[in-house]
Amino acid sequence: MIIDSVKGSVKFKVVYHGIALAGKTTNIESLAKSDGLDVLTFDTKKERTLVFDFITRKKSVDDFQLSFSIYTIPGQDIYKDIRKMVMRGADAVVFVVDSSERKLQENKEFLEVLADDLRMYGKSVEGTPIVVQYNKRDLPDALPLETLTKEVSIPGKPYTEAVALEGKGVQETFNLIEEALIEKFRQMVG
Ligand SMILES: Nc1nc2c(ncn2[C@@H]2O[C@H](COP(=O)(O)OP(=O)(O)OP(=O)(O)O)[C@@H](O)[C@H]2O)c(=O)[nH]1
Ligand SMILES: [Mg+2]
Repeated sequence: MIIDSVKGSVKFKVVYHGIALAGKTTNIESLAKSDGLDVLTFDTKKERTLVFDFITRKKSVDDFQLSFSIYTIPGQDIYKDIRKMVMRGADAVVFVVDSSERKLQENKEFLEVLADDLRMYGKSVEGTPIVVQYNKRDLPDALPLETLTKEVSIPGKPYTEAVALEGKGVQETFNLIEEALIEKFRQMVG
């Protein structure tokens, strides 16, 4: 969070984290589309995220101009150094879960990866605004919500359901992370 009280501006960094192919890029493409913007993307020929994707959104609150820089990590393990770089300075995280039964174990293990990535920058899961998004609810082998909330959840953090490919649940997810950050900002400025 970067607060410039002279300009009355605040900058937040939001990172979409989660396993490869969970739908992180699809989420921010959907947000960008509803804003009528393009995503700044660095990807491979197969459209897998290579460095990160990036968009910004703005909002006015209490005479402050808030700006959200939104990134996605590359989920593939071969890009882990880049993933760690993208996590630098993250104020909040959307943890995107692939609802497919086949991805359950990978999703669970990635909760640890997230915890490590935050710890590396002196942050904790508990102290960071996080929303868990159960994506790909349209898949035939999508696990029931009750299973996912038991197996792949973060205590005390809200969750949403989404079909990012159809833009469902995408804005709702972002709204929750935005609310959590605004709350944190209000606490800071008193
Ligand atoms: N069925 C279904 N497919 C989805 C959904 N969301 C994303 N996908 C598909 O899943 C694939 C991966 O989506 P991406 O958004 O590129 O995934 P990512 O998490 O950015 O992957 P990496 O960049 O490799 O980490 C694409 O083919 C998407 O179209 C969804 O809600 N349902
Ligand atoms: Mg991606």
